[in-house]
Amino acid sequence: MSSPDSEDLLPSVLIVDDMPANIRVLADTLKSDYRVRVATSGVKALEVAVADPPPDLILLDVMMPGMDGYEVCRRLRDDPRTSAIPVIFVTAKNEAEEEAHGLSLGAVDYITKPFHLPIVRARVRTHVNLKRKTDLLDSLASLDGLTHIPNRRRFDEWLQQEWARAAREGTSLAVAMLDVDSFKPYNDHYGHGRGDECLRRVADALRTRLQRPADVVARYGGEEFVLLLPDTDAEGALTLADACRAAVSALRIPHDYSGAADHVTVSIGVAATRPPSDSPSLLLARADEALYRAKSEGRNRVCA
Ligand code: GH3
Ligand code: MG
Ligand code: MG
Ligand code: MG
Repeated sequence: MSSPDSEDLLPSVLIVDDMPANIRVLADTLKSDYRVRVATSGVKALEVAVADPPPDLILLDVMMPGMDGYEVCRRLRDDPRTSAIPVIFVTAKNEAEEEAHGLSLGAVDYITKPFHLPIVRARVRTHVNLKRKTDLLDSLASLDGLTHIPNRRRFDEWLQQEWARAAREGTSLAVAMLDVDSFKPYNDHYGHGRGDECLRRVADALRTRLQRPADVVARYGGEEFVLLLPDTDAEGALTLADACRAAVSALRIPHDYSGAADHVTVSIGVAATRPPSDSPSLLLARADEALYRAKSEGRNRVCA
């Protein structure tokens, strides 16, 4: 028996078929290596596919009453939450045109009934391994190599998503741009290695300070960081930004060559709006202007 923890680590496969006997055969052959979930209709399959965590692979029957497998596949591809989940059609339709049609809908593979179970296992393993590698590449492409927090690329995606969500739900959205004060003299006096270490500690302090799961911090570039604060108005963003400023200052990283203090500090500019008024780039530009004011008013402060 595997413990619940090791169960969680297993890749998960969703089996969709209107015939319980088919589900049983497939589940029996896969359950030692995968967390198996099942659905007996297309509608159910679409529900399970968006559950958290999403399946790593879907085995999809073509002929089902109501919504058939082709339609399920089309809808999975059209939904950004499920479009990256590989689909293998499992079907008694074994003509070449049917197979070509299934693959043209974006399925990664096509298995015909009656099943030859070693082939089913081998194909499932191949596609689950590919999916895991793709997921790993995606997450690496979204992370900043120095600080291990999300990078600007990931932030830009989040901003688009949260902008759309805020517009849909009528909530406000805030961003905060942070810039380390007098960081050029820091590098000049302490060296690039210490400079890198300083950026890592600042990133950690910011990540630790954010407590709501929806709030995120990313490295925007160089010694600049950015916070994305969903469902937050200007006042809330100012309060949180000042807490972040204080958290960095509390690290007391010595900096004898800073004009602002004898330790490392940050300046922050915040901006909030209620989408769709303004635009994502205008919101960032306003935060940047506020950051510029925080610098010119003496650094180690937050402006809106
Ligand atoms: P201000 O208070 O106006 O922001 O002054 P500053 O000195 O911080 O501003 P400036 O933009 O002149 O300098 C930013 C410095 O950040 C220069 C650059 O070498 C350093 N920097 C950018 N990215 C990195 C990095 O990844 N590692 C290190 N060590 N330094 C970096
Ligand atoms: Mg069927
Ligand atoms: Mg800068
Ligand atoms: Mg700076």
